Amino acid sequence: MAEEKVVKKVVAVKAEDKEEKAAKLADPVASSIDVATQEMIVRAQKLGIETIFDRAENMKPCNIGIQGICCKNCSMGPCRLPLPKGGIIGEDTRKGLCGATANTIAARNFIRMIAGGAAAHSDHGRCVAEVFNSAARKESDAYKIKDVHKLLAVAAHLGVATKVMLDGKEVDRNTDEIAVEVGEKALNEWGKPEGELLYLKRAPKPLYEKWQKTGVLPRNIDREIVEIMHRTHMGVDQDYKNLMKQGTRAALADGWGGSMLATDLQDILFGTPYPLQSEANLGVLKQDHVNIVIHGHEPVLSEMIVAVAQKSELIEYAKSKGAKGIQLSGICCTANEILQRHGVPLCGTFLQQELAIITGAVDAMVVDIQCIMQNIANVAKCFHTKLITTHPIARMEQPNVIHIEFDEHYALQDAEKIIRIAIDNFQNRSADVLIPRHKATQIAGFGVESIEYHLGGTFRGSYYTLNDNIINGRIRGIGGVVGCNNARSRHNEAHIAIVKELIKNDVIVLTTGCNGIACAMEGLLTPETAGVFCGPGLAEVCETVGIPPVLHLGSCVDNSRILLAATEVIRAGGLGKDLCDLPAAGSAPEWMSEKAISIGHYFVASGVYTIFGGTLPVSGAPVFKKYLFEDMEKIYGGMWDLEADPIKHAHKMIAHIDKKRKELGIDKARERVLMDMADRQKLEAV
Ligand code: BF8
Repeated sequence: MAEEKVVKKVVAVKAEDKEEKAAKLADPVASSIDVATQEMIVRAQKLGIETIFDRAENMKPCNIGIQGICCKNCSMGPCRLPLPKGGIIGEDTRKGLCGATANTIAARNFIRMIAGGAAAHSDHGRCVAEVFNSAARKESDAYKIKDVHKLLAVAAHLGVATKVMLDGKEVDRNTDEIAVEVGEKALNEWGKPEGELLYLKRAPKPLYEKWQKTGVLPRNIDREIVEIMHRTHMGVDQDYKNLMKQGTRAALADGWGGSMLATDLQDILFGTPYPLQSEANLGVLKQDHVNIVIHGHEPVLSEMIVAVAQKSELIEYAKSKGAKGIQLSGICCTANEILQRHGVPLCGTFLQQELAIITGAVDAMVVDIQCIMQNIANVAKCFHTKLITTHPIARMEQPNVIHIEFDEHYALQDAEKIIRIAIDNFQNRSADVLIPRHKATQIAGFGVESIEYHLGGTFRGSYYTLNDNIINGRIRGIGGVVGCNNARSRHNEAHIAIVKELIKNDVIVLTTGCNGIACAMEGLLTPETAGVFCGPGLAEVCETVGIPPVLHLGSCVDNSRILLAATEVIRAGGLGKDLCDLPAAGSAPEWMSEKAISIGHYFVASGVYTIFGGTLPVSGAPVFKKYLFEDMEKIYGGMWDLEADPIKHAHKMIAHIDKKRKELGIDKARERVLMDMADRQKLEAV
């Protein structure tokens, strides 16, 4: 009966869509490796509700656009420059109406993606900086400085004094004054008229000098993004190398600017993450609780929802409506933020947002910015779910969407209003609730500070232990595996295959974003995983120290934590002088967003070999592609690569790690670890 009601609503939704045609359905098993996801795709199809998996069957990507060789920057086009059959005859044979070559067009498109990604991360950072300022000035009761230790550390990087002279003696400066100045200095990084970003000097000195020599030091965050839009306007920059130089400035302004500031200011306001236990996958939803799913990226509102949902008054209110309590869970990077700091469980990755609603158990889905599919409003229409947008720059036009604009000055009130809407909606569940039983335990909450603590202890916290284990070969190297899901590939398949192959080969993995969620769902974020999936060296380290072989460092802006962790490894000594010396590699197996391109490029420009899965929009411009894949290494020490096959992809990373071990002269130590069990027993007997 309840299912019939859903079907009726689906029919009504479809009637509104005049264009609706008979469409192919996705094969659930071919669409995802995750059983919970498969089950929900089956349910959606039974109910006649279309999801992204079905849409991917019915619309194929443009074959020219996918290669990066379509220019739509003026109205004489779009000019499309397909590769001639039989290959390139001469690079000048393919031109747009203005004469733009494939390399110019692909480079313009590529750096516009960097601009989009850097803008998204950095605008998120700006919003956090604004909230930070209002907290520092005590304009809001809701936000307070939580981590004073981190405030003082950040102050040093922003040139804010933490000591003052009083009666001829140096004394600690008032924390409130420091916070106000930190907030002002931080916000200034977005638009200061002169100089360069202050955080660039946090990089190892040789890397900073390399950027300086190459002329790519970002001046301020906004300017580098604006300049990309100018240079890629019709008839401006026509040199793919010069275009990439600007792309590099903007990407660095993201990684070592907007993203890093976002992470730091969030840590000061909401607390620096430390390891904690939680769960992941659609099975975290609870049939007998009010389920509120928080989705998006900025933690400024979700932090308040987490705080308010624990109020006994609201829990009692939920009980008065027949629920046993309030269950919060998250999707995408807002999820990672509240997981890292509070242990709020992960409901799913980017590709599971529609499916969460299809369980029929979600009483409210609260969204802020980024990675929010427009179609969730259509899916919500078929159920009782209240879909609530909260951000002025990310609204939805569908009439069933409620907009509650979040104001940091009334943060607690806004959060309470949202929770009450969800509670009031509990009794309106119209469909049978079908929550997949699948969920996994995870240990998350890692970061620069907690890695140091775990590997070095409270009193001698440092990266020496990590370095020692890399030098002696128990840990072969470091893999940063991050990024999205992409409906063009089987959900989570490449993420998991690559991570498993890396840890099997003794490469410790640092993860963020949807890769972190995928690994959590697969149960890879537990110390026990080490004995099952890791090579002997990595297993030994993880078992001794009690850490998982895959360390979840948070959201996509938290990729800045990976940059800083790598910098700490250099500082601890023995593994070179620059990030490009490290036996390390980066990967985004199932990338889809512009943010991933910006992240990829700031890793490349920071000296990291960075490999993407799927496709990259550069294949139609072989000269430009070679510049990214080969020539970049001579400039920055890092370069781009692409490999769709997950096992080959992992082995390309391992080959790069081994190349770096050889250059560091520690490849022999690695051979020692590859002794068989008998050899090791002999050694232990001695
Ligand atoms: O910033 S990994 S799909 S959720 S873009 Fe989006 Fe990609 Fe997921 Fe987070 Ni990042």
